Amino acid sequence: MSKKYVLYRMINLAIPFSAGVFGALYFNSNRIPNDEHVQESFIAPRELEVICRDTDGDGNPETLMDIRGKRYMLKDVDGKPTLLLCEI
Ligand SMILES: [Ca+2]
Repeated sequence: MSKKYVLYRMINLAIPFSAGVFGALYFNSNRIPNDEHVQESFIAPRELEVICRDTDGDGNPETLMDIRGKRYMLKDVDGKPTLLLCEI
């Protein structure tokens, strides 16, 4: 078996494998939808940005949301998801 043939076979296997991995990651990723119009009084998903960052430096990241230029902490308060405005 020539080196050229082995390289050819490796490329032929690598391309579909890579496409499968990237496709699975793309379709299974936790993405915010890009819808333009939502029901009145609801915030369009395109106006949201979800951030996970350790803002207080304690080594544990917090979940934050940017909505229309303001940053909020997304916290669990007594079992209810709650947005609290960041005063940073
Ligand atoms: Ca933290």
